[in-house]
Amino acid sequence: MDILQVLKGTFQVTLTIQDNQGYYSTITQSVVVKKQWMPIAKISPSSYNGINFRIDFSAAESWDPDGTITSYNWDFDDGTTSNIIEPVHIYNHEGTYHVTLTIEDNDGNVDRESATIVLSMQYPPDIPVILDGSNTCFTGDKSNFVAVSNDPENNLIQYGWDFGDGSEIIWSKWYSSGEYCNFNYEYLKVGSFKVKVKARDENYGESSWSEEHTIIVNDEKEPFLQVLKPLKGIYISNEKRRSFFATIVFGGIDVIVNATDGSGIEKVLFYIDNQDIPIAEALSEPYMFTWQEKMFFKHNLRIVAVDNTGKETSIEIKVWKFL
Ligand SMILES: [Ca+2]
Ligand SMILES: [Ca+2]
Ligand SMILES: [Ca+2]
Repeated sequence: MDILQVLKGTFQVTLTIQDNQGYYSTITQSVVVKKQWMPIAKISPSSYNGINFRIDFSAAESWDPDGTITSYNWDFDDGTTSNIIEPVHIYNHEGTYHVTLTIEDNDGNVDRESATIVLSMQYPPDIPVILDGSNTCFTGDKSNFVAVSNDPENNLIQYGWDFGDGSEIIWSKWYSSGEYCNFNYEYLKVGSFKVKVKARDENYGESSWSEEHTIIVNDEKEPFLQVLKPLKGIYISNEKRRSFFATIVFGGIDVIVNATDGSGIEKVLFYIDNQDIPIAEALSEPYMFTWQEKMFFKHNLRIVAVDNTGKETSIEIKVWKFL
């Protein structure tokens, strides 16, 4: 039996008396305890100060110690009401509202709670202006762009850049309203791209896109090409066994190169002894070919990397091949 039950209900109270000669007398009476507990109203949110005109209210934390809540009544202070536990309410105007929740329990007891809702209109930053930006660049180089926007409430601003090359929007760090956003970007492919930027504030109010800035990305660099295997040394059955001043290969060997380029590698070609037709072609990493052909004595191994704009880099190594 808990304290609440003790305090409410019908009880048999017995009184026993004894006199000095040992005689007992007992009387029992029925006692009804009628104390009732008030319900307790709780509003969520208990206060609000912001720009979202849609408020998700809840009275779910309201409770009654000794019974149940039988009704909920909301007054949103804008001429509208609701009687559900968790109403979603949308205000139409900015202002300060005193919301009242009235609940009633199964014994007809009433409790009331109120909350203050302050709604203020806020605006997104102005459409940013691209003040400066590279007009041409080369793949792999950093190009620089500068944009600025102002926020009507002086909120901090973040700039979202679209560099027009199919990559996702990149958001800058936060800037003060009116502070220049300096942003670097590295194009990896050649072409003509349209750069645009938008701005958002701390409340995620977002501007429209700026006007477009065109940049032409060229590729004037030859691919980077490096032989990884075989290097100088003695190779037996595709494994380097010892150092040597020349490249000596016994048996088959995997020829492996590293090729990279700002515009991407189209293909890597492998030629032996000045042949016109490559003996092998690799289109993706790892760029390699397995040289199985049985040969003797010294040979020229020529490797050509071709980038996506047709520029080439070629390397030739001398290989002593046996078997
Ligand atoms: Ca109650
Ligand atoms: Ca703002
Ligand atoms: Ca290139």
